[in-house]
Amino acid sequence: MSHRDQTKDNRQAYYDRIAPANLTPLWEVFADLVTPQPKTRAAVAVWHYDHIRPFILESGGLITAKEAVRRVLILENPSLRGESKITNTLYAGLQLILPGEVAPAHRHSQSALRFIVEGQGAYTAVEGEKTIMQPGDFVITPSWTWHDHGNETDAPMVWLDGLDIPIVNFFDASFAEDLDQDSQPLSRPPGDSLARYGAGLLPVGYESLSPASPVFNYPYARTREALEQMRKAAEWDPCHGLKMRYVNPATGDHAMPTMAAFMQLLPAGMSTAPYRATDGMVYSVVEGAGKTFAGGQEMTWGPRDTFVIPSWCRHHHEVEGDAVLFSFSDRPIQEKLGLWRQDRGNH
Ligand code: GTQ
Repeated sequence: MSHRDQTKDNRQAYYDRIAPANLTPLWEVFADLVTPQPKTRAAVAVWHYDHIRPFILESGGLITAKEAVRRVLILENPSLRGESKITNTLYAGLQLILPGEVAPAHRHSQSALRFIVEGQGAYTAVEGEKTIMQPGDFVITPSWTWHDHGNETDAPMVWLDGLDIPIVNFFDASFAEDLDQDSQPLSRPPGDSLARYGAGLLPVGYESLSPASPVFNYPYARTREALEQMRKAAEWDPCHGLKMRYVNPATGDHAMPTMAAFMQLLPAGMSTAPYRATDGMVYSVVEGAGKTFAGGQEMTWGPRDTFVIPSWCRHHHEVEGDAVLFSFSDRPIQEKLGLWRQDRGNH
């Protein structure tokens, strides 16, 4: 036996002897643990709404919203099948509510965001207040808040659910409970929280124990108008076009402590500069069509499509007409931990 083989055998015998003591040598795994750059298992992927919409509607004939609790098709990253993840840290799914249905009230440690994709006029009730949802609205149900969803319109309604499920489970910190009735009792009129907290005003003496925004519906009409007004100043960021983040108006921090959400306008003809960041991003297309080049792949997208760019994956967008993109990520946590990084090339 060569000297090298002998060394290898000696080491393996040693590993085998220490294994029953639940010990393992770092030097065999170091390069996979402490990588010079992020090495995500997640892949670039796109879900075209036209392709998956029939599957979503079909689920309506198989199970009721009440029986399912939440009738959702999970958008699973093709490289993370079976893990209920769209990125390593985030969950996403498309939820269907048919006319007359209620998704019963519950609460859980996981924070959720909803981004309305199809239909209009269904509601989410959060902590005693109902909000009617329109396409493009950004709705939050912060950690441990009671929420139920219902559809009193005559058309199906579909929205994108974004949750921090993998993060909460990473910490083994999940709690959940059901309310003893399907719809929670209402204690405030619709629109109350937006009027109270979302008009550039706060009630005098307002203090909150929660890190989440007291506004839970950020209507698209307002968001879109802000983008349109700012367009006149023509301050285009080479990497992002015009990109705004949703905030907690009481603190200026992100709307929820675990997930950030953004809305961006890419003006007609723009080709963005290459960009990457450590937060994997989930996009939902609101208006317009375009292409995103990422990780050696080219994705085409249009309204209602969902796509994902994993951590540290360099990408850029190209649009012909105006496009409006909603996106969300785990950036707030990375920022708090001092981990978040971006690479703007020279821009
Ligand atoms: O609406 O509460 O897509 O609890 C997954 C888990 C939605 C919800 C999901 C949930 C919800």
